[in-house]
Amino acid sequence: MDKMLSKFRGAFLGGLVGDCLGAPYEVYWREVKLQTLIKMDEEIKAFQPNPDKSWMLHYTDDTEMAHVMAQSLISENKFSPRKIAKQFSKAYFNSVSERFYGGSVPAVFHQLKESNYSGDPYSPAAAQFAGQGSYGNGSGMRVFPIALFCFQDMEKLKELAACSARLTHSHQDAVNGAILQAAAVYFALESNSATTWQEIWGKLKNVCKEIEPETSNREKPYTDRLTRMYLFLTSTGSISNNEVVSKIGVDIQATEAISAAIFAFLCCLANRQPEEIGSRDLLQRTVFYAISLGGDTDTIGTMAGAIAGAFCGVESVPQHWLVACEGWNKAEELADGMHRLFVKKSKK
Ligand code: F2R
Ligand code: MG
Ligand code: MG
Repeated sequence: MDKMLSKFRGAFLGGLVGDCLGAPYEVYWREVKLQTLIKMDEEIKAFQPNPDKSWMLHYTDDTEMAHVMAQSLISENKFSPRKIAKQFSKAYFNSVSERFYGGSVPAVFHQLKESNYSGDPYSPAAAQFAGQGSYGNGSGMRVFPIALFCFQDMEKLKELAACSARLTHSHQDAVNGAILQAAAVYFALESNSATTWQEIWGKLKNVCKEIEPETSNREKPYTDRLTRMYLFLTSTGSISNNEVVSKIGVDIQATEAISAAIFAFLCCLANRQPEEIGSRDLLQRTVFYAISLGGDTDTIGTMAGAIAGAFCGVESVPQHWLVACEGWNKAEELADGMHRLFVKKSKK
């Protein structure tokens, strides 16, 4: 298979399996024991795909919104904020109970609907939380299609990741988190098997210098967390989940969950994941480790899975995971659609 097609499919399917495998644990909001994940893996292996499509694992809002974004980019061949806002909102109103949307984002969808999708698509989100905007991780969980759409144009990626965030999340930390997560997927797409964690970390650090400039008086939550990641990965000895939770965080805030996803990937790329994860391949290790940290497990799983999938390619996504997950065939179709746009652009 063409290498970039494999990476595009890897991003979509890695994101999907991270969401589906992480979703059952989101409700507990605490560390997930690796034995629990290994047991789930055994149960998934025993699952027989069936024609009535009663999936073993369901995807949530993370995948639903990423797919809406991708579908719109494919149909329009551009980022069309009004159309994406309308489709996000429609998907929410048609969604089934397994999707579990965030607490306040439905208010944005109601306002968009009440305006008959005719007003400024950014204004309902800008008014959230008394004008502060949401700092939830919803901006990052669905952003990976932007990285694929903007591949080979980092300036456009930064612009569109920010715009895509502001449709629902206008807080600066949510906007910056979307840029950083999209950049991580982009750097994974351009990597090869010899790329090191230090190279990707260095590129992310440069993005942080732009989104959190040294001259700014604002706090620098992503820069600080990248520094802590570096300290973890250059330390000797094992890295405990408790330390990661306390120094990086795994909660619903964009600053925590997006940093945790990036860390999960870098830590596994550095081969510093907990020993019990064993010698699985990079994508499997990343998804297991991301979920095991606890907290927002579906969202950290989906973001880490999209980065790892873009790095490793689709061959790394275990077939038995895929066929247990609702929506894997749609994810593959969307990946192929985005890859066709990429090929078309590359020929120009
Ligand atoms: N909704 C969920 N999970 C609920 C648990 C379901 C469980 N599986 C079950 O079985 O019961 N997950 C999804 O929501 C997260 C993404 O949320 P998003 O889109 O960012 O939502 P929202 O509402 O914008 O923000 C989330 C919450 O953060 C707090 N918050 C945000 N900005 C704030 C601000 N400026 N000031 C104060 N608080 C702020 C609010 O509590 C928001 O409700 C993902 O995990 C996705 O999987
Ligand atoms: Mg979710
Ligand atoms: Mg979540």
